[in-house]
Parts: sequence; C-alpha cells; structure tokens
Amino acid sequence: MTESFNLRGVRFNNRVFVASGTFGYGNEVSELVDLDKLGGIMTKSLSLKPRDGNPPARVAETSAGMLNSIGLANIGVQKFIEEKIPTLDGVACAVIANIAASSVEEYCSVLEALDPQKRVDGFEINVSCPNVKEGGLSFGTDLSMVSLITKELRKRTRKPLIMKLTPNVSHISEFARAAEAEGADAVSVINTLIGMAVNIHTRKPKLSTVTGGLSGPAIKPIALAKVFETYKAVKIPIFGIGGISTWEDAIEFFLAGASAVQVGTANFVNPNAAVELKEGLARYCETHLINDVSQLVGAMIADGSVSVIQSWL
Ligand code: RRO
Repeated sequence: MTESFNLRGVRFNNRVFVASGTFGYGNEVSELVDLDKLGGIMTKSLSLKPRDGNPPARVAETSAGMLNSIGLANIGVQKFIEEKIPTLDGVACAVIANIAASSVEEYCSVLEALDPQKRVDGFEINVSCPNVKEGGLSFGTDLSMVSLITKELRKRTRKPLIMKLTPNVSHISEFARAAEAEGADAVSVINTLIGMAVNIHTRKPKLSTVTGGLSGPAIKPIALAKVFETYKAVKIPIFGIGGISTWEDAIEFFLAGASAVQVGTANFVNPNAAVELKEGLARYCETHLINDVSQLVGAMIADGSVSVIQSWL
C-alpha cells in the first residue's frame, strides 16, 4: 500500500501531518511520539524576532472545541535555527517551517533565513492568524496581499510553498486561486474560525483578547465544506485541517478533496493521535483494497446531490 506523497520533489512518508501550534517545534514531544511515523511536522509559526504573545487567559475550552489567543508566541527564527533544528536531525519525517509576519519584508527575511537549512523541507505560510493586530487576518482576508506574499516568497525558494488560509472570508476558494496563480505548491485549509466565550459568573470574556481562534471537532463540518469548495477551484493539493481527530475524520477530508491532512487540537488530548490516525488509515485501505491513498482524494460520490457552493464557483 502506497502511503507516500510528493510535493515539488519532496517525498513525504505519508499524508498525515501535525498542525502548526499544536506540536511546538517537534522536539518537545519526541519522547512521547514516534515522529518517524508522521508525514511531517508543521512548526509553531515563526516570526523574525521572538514574541511573548498575548496576556493570559490564552485558551478556553468550548463544547467540542477550544478557543486560543496565543498571539504568535514563538522563539524567533534565529533561536529556532540554533536550538531546535539540531534536535530534529535524526527524525525521519519532514519538517515544514510555518512562518508568520507583520509585513511582506518580514515574511521574506524569515524565509530567507530558513531556506538554506537542510532540515527545513518546506514552508507553510500563515496568512491567517486571528490573534494579532498586524499581519494575520488583515493579510489573509485581502486577496492582493495573499497574491503579493505568495509571489515574493515563490521568488525566494525552490522548496514546497504552502499557503495556510483563513476560513474567515466569504469565499476561501478565491484565496486558494490567488495562491495557485502566484506559484504556491499547495494550500492548507483551514486555520481557526473567530469565536468567543463569556464567563457568566464574572461577566468577563474567557480570553484576554475577547475573541480568539476556534478549533477542534466543533469546526470539522465547516473545514470539510471549505476543503470541498477549494478542491472545486484549484488543481494544487490541499492540506485538510480542522477538527481531524480520527482516521474516519481523515477519510472524510480525503474524499472531499484533501491530498493530505493535519491533526491539530486532537494532539492536546492525545499526542499520539496523528500516529494512531495514520495506522487506522492504513488498515482501512488494506481492508478496502485501496493500494494508494491518492485513490481516495476527491472520490466523494456526489451524483445527484446539488452543492450550493458549485453555483457560484
Ligand atoms: O498564535 C496564535 O494565536 C494563533 C495562530 Br499564529 C494561528 O495561526 N492560529 C491560531 O488559532 N492561533
């Protein structure tokens, strides 16, 4: 059974990745999880300078999900290169550096610093953080900015370039098209949805920033619809993300059009969720005589069903 997956000449062990912000820089969990079994790790978003992030409270549990407002806390690109990359040397899965920035120049500087690093196999560009004032959603909801960022980064790397898109727009497929047109190799669909929660006893918001990013099983049906919408609009592969916890969830995403999946919030419940998902997926494929996971991609049977999405694509 073929599990591997190629993107711009990079071969991934399989199609199961861990999502940015839910697995640190990979090294923190290497004693708990056999990283070699994963397709790859998306690092916590890296900016040019270290960032402390937003004040507490930065997370809140919701029914079937969680809200976060981390605010891009990270160690900065230099410390990542000096302290984290060496710890990932013997790891057999891909390392995809996720980059966030508050200007086009900052995106370019972080990518240029990381591009010569052999251990960095590709880039996921975060144009979708809901919790920062500059950059983040102000870029990710502006088509011309997504085009410009993709274009400038494409000029600077031959490694896989994956644009991570926000669902907080009317038509995510327009953003995927813009990324594809400027040379992105793939898109990640979706980052978190803006949400909030209120403590009824104190009457205060549960997050210091009032609103934050909603993730977990609560957003899975939305993520699936966004993946399907994107699949109808572009030819480049889609990394499906949003509430994926089990192999059954992953198969839904493949059928809706994802070429690979990312496990996010589920890692906080079980750090082995992605490995267990990969093993369940392999068992499903063997049982159903599927010899390559690619056979599942976009294989949803929608005969006779009418999708409203299709009418405006
Ligand atoms: O750090 C965060 O608050 C954060 C980021 Br960068 C992101 O892309 N998505 C999210 O839900 N939180």
